[in-house]
Amino acid sequence: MTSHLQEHNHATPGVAPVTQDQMRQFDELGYVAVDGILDPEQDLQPLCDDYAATLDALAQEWHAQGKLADTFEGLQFGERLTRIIATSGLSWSQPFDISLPQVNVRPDTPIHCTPAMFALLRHPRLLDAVEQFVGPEIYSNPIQHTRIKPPERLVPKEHSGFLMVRVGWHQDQGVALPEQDEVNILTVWLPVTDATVENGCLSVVPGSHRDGLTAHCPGTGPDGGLQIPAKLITRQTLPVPVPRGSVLFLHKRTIHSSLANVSDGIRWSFDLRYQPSGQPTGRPAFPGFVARSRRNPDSELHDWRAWRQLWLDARARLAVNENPMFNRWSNDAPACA
Ligand SMILES: O=C(O)CCC(=O)C(=O)O
Ligand SMILES: [Fe+2]
Repeated sequence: MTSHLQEHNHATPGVAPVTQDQMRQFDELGYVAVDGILDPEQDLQPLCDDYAATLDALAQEWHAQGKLADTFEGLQFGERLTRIIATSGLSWSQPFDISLPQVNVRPDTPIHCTPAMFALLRHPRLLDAVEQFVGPEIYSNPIQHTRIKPPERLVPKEHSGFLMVRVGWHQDQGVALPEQDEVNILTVWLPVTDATVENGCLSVVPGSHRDGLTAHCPGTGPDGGLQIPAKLITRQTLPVPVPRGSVLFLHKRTIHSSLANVSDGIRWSFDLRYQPSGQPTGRPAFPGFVARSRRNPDSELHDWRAWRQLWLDARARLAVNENPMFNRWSNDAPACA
């Protein structure tokens, strides 16, 4: 992660973004942060503008509905969000998210499927890196989220903490159905704001991807989600700060959590997942798409509207059907006692 490497990576199209040493680290430790994959100005700023417009529309709507006394127009994005949650407790997690919720999907549940978001999912250099881990037939797995977290002390306890606060120890394999247990799903975690120990970067358990799947206990995490009981975390843990523009790759069995945002600003990240095409995703009710195919380029999805429509169709189906369970864990398990 030297500046030499960053320059080298940016300057040389066609050169693999992840070095052999970094690939080795991933194999040995189950995670690696790679600098210089995204260009903050070119690749992340359009997303910032996109989300600022969404926030503006939301603020106007909430204001018109009498839920928000002030729209805080003119404030910079993070400050505006922070003021909104501090004064109203209103949560933006679902309208900003790039997935549907796991329960209570309604016909009008918002989801953030936009051209800028789709451009990130198909970003060529990001896919070059992903190709090094999952091979040339790349499928965008629908387990993905936008997390824009305010200072944690401002998030009202009575509101759903999901996507707004820190997450407990877990393995990504544990939050999807057993159908994906043998599938090589790669977690691609990237910060839009520098992720630091203070504002709640991820923490990992290096080497834990080699230990197999550990028991998770539903409803016990700080965000109301699954969590591995503390007594089962036996190895050393390590915070992994990641700067804007860099990408953290995680093996699906690497145990990780996030730290609380104890700063005064927001902590913003996207977590995306990719896998070889033609294999189960672990959330069959949600839509993925072919992001890259060397064998059959015609099968790639290039149209952001078609991507959005896949989600809208899934939403329409889920709104009238019982929402499926996406995990295998029960609180009755001995590990959860
Ligand atoms: O960003 C976070 O706080 C948690 C992310 C996470 O667990 C993941 O991307 O798999
Ligand atoms: Fe995770």
